[in-house]
Amino acid sequence: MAQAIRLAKQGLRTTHPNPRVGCVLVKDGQVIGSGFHKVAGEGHAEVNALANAAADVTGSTAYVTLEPCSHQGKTPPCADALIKAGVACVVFGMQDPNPEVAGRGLAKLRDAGIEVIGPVLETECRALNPGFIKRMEEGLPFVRVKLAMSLDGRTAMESGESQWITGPEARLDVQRLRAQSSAIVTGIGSVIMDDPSMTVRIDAQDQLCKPDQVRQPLRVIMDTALSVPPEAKILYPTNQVCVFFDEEEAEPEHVALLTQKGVALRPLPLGEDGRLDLVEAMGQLADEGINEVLVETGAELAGAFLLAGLVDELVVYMAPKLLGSEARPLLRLPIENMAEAVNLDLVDVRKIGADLKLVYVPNYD
Ligand code: AOF
Ligand code: ZN
Repeated sequence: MAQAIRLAKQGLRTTHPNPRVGCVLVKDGQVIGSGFHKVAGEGHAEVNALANAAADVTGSTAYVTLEPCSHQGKTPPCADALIKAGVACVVFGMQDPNPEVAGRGLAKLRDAGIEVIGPVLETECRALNPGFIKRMEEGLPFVRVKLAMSLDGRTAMESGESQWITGPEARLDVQRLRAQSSAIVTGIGSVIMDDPSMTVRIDAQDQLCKPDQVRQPLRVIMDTALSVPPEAKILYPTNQVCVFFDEEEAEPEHVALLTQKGVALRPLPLGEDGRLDLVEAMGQLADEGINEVLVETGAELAGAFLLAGLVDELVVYMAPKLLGSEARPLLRLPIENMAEAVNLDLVDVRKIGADLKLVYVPNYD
């Protein structure tokens, strides 16, 4: 199963909207085939493992990180393929949370007389697909907020100048985070201040992420009054971008101009706080197959995501710099006393170049 998990990780950046899945076939103590799911619409892990098996798979054991599917999606059911191939035993990592499957794959295998064992290494198998699982279970994507700050918790100078706080290694790490995300979300403030492209740019020399593995994520702008300049870099290419906005506040001429350029404009209701309803926006993205969202934005919108209870993970890159007390704070959170403080659990720390990468999970209880 550990080997199947390693294989699944090879699909980290390409399987969207599908989950990352790996499969290993073992017979007489030998690995006779292995595979992983690479791209939606193409072979699932089990089918790829069966296809490249070096020996007769009859009587073998299949180790799969996710329950084999039982439904006809873009590809035929893997449970049927395993039955037809004469596999004797299936060891699975976790049940498929997709309601189309949800145990029916395992039932199909058992009904065909196959021994079914699992879940095995379930925590590790679930960790492969936080976004797919959350989307299937809660109708929301897994939201990761990336922040870059100085030791004194500042993200930009008072003027807005912010290039660069962290070093090249940390910035490359952010590119990899983008590459594994289905969508990147930013706010109009960041678009106007920095004119970012928000695309994935991976160097051909990168050892961890190969340029041919990169799928460009959807770029999403939260822009209540629809004030994104038509020449903003983030809008191009226009087929991978969408803008959430409030129809009442937008200038009709601007709506027409952006529409004519091919930008997908998405009217959104306002929440109780009079701002775009982030929960509704994330729900809509999940309905469209968005598994993992990376929020790369300023203090205001990042704070709003946190207050809305939408954040699953905070990734903070901390640079060994002091930007001083006039510089901009990490998050805008209207907190007045200690009892209102947002508590976080630190789940990972590592050094990246000269910076620290800190991963936190908000503790909403
Ligand atoms: C598996 N093995 O490797 C994957 C599975 O449209 P399709 O045919 O690609 O089906 C997508 C669904 O199949 C996906 O939502 C999930 O439930 C399951 N993914 N299942 O047995 C795999 N990628
Ligand atoms: Zn399948």
